[in-house]
Amino acid sequence: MKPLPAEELKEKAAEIRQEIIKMLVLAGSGHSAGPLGLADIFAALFFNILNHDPENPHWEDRDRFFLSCGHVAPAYYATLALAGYFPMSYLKTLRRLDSPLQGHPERMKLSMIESSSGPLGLGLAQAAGYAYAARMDEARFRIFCLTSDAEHQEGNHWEAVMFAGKNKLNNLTSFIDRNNIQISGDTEEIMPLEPLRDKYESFRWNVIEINGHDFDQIISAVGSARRESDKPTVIIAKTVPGRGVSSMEGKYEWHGKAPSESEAKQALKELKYKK
Ligand SMILES: Cc1ncc(C[n+]2csc(CCOP(=O)(O)OP(=O)(O)O)c2C)c(N)n1
Ligand SMILES: [Mg+2]
Repeated sequence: MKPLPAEELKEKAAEIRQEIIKMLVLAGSGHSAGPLGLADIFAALFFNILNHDPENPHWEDRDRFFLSCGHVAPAYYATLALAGYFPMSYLKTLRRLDSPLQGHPERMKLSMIESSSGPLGLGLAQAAGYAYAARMDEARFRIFCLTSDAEHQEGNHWEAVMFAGKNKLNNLTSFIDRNNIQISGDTEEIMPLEPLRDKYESFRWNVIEINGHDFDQIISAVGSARRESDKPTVIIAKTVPGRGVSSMEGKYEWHGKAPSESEAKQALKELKYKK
C-alpha cells in the first residue's frame, strides 16, 4: 500500500476510533481503553509502515504483524476493514457467535492475520520465532509485534525477549503500548514494570521511547529500527488509554467495558475529525 502522510494518518486514526465506539456499543461488551489508545499506532502501521497488500493478503513478501494483546481487537478489526481486508459491514457483527470478528482475533476465522491471540504474553515468542526462521530463509520482509505493558508480567514474554536479543534479530520490531493501566488498576501498583528501558537493554535490545500519538515519532522510530544492524528493536510507545474520549481517558475502569448508547453518542461527537 502507498504510505499516507501524517495529516491523512490523523484522519484514519479518527475513523478507527469512531468505528471502535460504533462496534462496541452494538456488541454491548468489549474493550474500550486499549483500542482507543492504540488507534494512532494502528493507523501508522497499516497506512504507512507495513509493506502489505490487502488485495493479496498472503503475498509472500508482506511484512508480518503479530498482535500479542488480542483484547485490543476492535482497533485491529476497524483498521483491517478500513484498509480493505474485509467489508466494513463485518464490524457490526463484533462478538456475535457466528461472526468472523470474535472478542479476540481468531486466525481460523480471519485468514489474513498471522496468529490468534487473547491469552497474554505469547505474541512476542511467535514473532521472534518467525523472525528467526525468516532470517534463515534470507527473507526480505520484516516482522512486527504489538504488545501491551501488562503482558510484561508474563514470564514467557521475557524468554522471547532473551531469545531475540541473543539471536540479534534485527528484522524484529516490537511495540509496547505503555499506557500504564491493566485490568484492575495502575501497572506500577499491581506489578511494577519499570525500568523497562534498562530491562530490554540488558537483554541486548535497541530501545526507543516515543509518544505513541505522534505520527512523526512512530514512523521515525521504525526507520531507526530498520537501520539497526545487530539488535531487535523495542519501541516503548507512551499512550493515553481511552484517547479521544474525555470520560475514558486515563481510566483503567474502561479496560474491558463498552459504552452505553448515550456514552457512545457523546464519544462520537468528541471523535469527529477536525483538521
Ligand atoms: C494469560 C492471561 N491472563 C489474564 C488474562 C486476562 N486479561 C485480559 S487483559 C488483561 C490485562 C490488561 O492489561 P494490559 O494488557 O496492559 O491491557 P490494557 O488494559 O492496557 O488494554 C488481563 C489480565 C489474559 N487475557 N491472558
Ligand atoms: Mg496496559
